[in-house]
Amino acid sequence: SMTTSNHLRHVESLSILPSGAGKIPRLNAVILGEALASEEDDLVFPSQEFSQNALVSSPQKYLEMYRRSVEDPAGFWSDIASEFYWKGKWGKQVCSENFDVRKGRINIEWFKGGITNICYNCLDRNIESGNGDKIALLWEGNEPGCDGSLTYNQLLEKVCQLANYLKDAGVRKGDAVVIYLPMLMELPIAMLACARIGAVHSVVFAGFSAESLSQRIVDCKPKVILTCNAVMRGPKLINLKHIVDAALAESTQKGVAIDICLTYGNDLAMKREDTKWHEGRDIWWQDVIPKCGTTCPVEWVDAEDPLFLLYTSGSTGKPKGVLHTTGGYMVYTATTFKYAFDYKPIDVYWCTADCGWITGHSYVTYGPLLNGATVVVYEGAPNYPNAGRCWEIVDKFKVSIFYTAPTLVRSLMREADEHVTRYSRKSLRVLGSVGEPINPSAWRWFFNVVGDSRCPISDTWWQTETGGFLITPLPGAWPLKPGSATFPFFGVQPVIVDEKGSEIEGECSGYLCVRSSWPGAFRTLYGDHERYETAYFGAFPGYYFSGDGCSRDKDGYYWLTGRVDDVINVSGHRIGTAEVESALVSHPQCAEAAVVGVEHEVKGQGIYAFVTLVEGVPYSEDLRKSLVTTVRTQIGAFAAPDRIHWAPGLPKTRSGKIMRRILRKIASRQLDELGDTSTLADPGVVDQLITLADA
Ligand code: 6R9
Repeated sequence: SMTTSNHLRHVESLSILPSGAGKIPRLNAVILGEALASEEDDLVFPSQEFSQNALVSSPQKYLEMYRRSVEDPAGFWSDIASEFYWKGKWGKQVCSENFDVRKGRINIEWFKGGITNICYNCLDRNIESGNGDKIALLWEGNEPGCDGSLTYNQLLEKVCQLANYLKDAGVRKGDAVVIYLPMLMELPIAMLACARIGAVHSVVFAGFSAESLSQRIVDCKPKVILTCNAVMRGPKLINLKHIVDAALAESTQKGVAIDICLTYGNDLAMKREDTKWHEGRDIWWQDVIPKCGTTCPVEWVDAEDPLFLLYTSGSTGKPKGVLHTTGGYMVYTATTFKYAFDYKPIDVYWCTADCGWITGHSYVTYGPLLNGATVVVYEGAPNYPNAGRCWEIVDKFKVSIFYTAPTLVRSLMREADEHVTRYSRKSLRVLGSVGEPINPSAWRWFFNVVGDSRCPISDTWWQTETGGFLITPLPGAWPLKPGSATFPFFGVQPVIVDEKGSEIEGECSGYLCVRSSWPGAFRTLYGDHERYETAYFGAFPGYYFSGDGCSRDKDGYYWLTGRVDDVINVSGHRIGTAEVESALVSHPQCAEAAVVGVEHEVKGQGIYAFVTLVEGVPYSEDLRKSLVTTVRTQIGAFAAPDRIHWAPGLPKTRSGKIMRRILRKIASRQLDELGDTSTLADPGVVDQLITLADA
C-alpha cells in the first residue's frame, strides 16, 4: 500500500545513523515553550555501544522487521505469539478484521481459537523457565525506608490465594470485578488473580470520586469490589473506604448492589479499628486471604475472551468502557515493552504510572511481567518528601529503565538540578515518556540532567484504546528528535488524513489515523458497540481515528500535536470537557457551562471553565470555590478546573451551538485571533467575556 511504501522509503533514506553513531551532542536546555528554529533537524544519536547491544541496532534492521510485519502480519505475529504458552493453538486465521464501517460491523480478532491465560504467561511460564526466585515486584512505600518485594514464586502464591478466594465467592469466567486500590502490590496481584480465573477486571483509578466509581460500578455490575481502607499520598491521608462506602450506597440505589467489599487493611495509613465497617458486606483481606490455598488452577480462555475493561473519557459526558481481550493484548504489550525499552533480563524497570490508567495496565503489570522483568511499584507521590525522591528510588533499586510522564519532568525541572545531581543515577540506561506530547525543552532536561546525556528517551505515543505503543522509538535503531515519537511500531500503519479523510503523503500535518488492526487494539466499548464504531471508525471511513493531530517531517518522523476533539489532557490524564461541564451544571446555581483546555506550564493543559449562573445569582468567591468542589466530588481532584470564568452569556451560533473556538481564544488571551464573530446570535457577549476576564 502507499503508506507502507512511503514509510519504508522514509526510513530507507535515514542513512544518517552509521556516520552519526557514537556522536552524542550535549544539548543546551532552552526555556520552556521556546522551540528551536530547526527542531526537526535536531538529531540525538544513540551511542555506538548502545546500538551494538540493542535488540534492534539499525534502521536497516528495523526496516527488515517492519517490512515483514506489514507484508506478512500473520507470520510476523504468530512467530512472536509462539514464544508464549498456549494450551491450544489458534485457528488458521491469525487475524480477521473489518476496519471499514462501509463494509459492515467493525470487528477485530487475533489468534481466535487459541487457548491461553495471561496470568499463566506472566507467572507460571517464567517460573518454569527457572526465574521463580527472581524478584518480580519491588515495592516502595510513600515513606522513605518503607518497602517490600515479591519473587515470581511469591507473587504466584499471592495471586493464587486471591484467585481462590474470588472463586469461592462465586466469581466465574466473564464476571466483572472492580478494583479500587492505590499502588500497593495488592493492585497488580488483584489484576493477575482476576486474569487467572477468567474474570474481567475493571480497575478504577483511586483518585476518582465516589460518583465516578459508582457510575463505573453501575455500568459493569461487578460481583466483588477489591479496595483498601486508606492510603498516604505524600503528607496527605486519603480515606478510600469512605469513597467506596458512598459509591456502593449510590450504586445500590441505582439497583446494582455489591455483595462483597474485600478491603485490604493498609495499616501504615490507618488502623483497621478506625475504619468504618459494614458487617456482612465488608471483609478484611488479611482475615481471609492468608487462609486460602497457594495454588490455583488456571482458567483457560480463548484469545478473544475479555481480559479487562478500563473506562476512559470521550467527547460526551459518559465515560467509555474500553474492552481489551486476552491473546492479542498479551502478545502486543509484551512485544512493545521489549523493543521500545530495549529490555534485557538484567534490567530493573520503573514506570511511575498508576495501574488505574492504561499505562499501569500495559506497562506496570502485563508487558513487563510477561517479559519476566523486575518491576518497581511506587505507592507515593513522586516529589515526596522532596524533589529528589525519584532519583533516590532509582539509586536504591538500581533502576535501569525509567518511564514517566512529561508533567512530572516539567514539575521537577522547575526545581534545582541539585535534586537530581546529588544522586548517582548511573544504573539508568533508557528513559521513557508517555501521556502527552513532551515539549523539546523538557525532553532536553530529561535527557541531559536526568540521563546525563547517556540514555535514549523513548517517547511512546499510544492510547487506552490501542493497548500498547503505536508510535515509538526503538532506542538503539535510529536517532531521536526531541519532541518526536519517531516511527511506527511493527505492524502499525499510521496514516495522516485531511479534513475530508483523504490520505496525505510525505511531509504534512493532519489527523492521525491507522489503516489496519494491530494485536493490542481494543475490540469494543463495553455494552455499546455502536458508539465504538461511530466514535473511532465513523469520522474517516476505512481508518481508526485516534482523535489526535499529527505532522510528519521530511525524514518521516511523526510529531503528535495533541487532541483535536473535546478531550483535554491534564497532566497526562484524559478528561472530557463534557464530563466537567455536566459536573458543573449539576451545581444548583450553575445554569450552563463550557469547558476548554488552555496551555499550562506544568500540567500541559489546564481546565478553563466558563459558567453561566442561574438568573439572579451573583458570582462570588464562595460560589467559585463551591463550583470547583462540585467537580472534585463528581469526578476527582485531578479534574478540578484551574480557572472559573463567569459568563453572563456564552458565544452561541443562531442555532444555539456554543462556539468553543472563540472561548479557547478568550481563555488563552489570544484576543487578536478571535476570528469572525458576526455569525453569533449575540456578538456582544464576546466583549462582555473579555471585560470579565480582566476583572
Ligand atoms: C497512554 C495514554 C491518550 C492520549 C492520546 C494523546 C496523548 C499519549 C503521548 C500522547 C503525544 C505521546 N498521548 N502519549 N501525545 N505523545 N507520547 O496516555 O493513554 O490516557 O488514553 O491518553 O494521550 O493525545 O490520544 P490515554
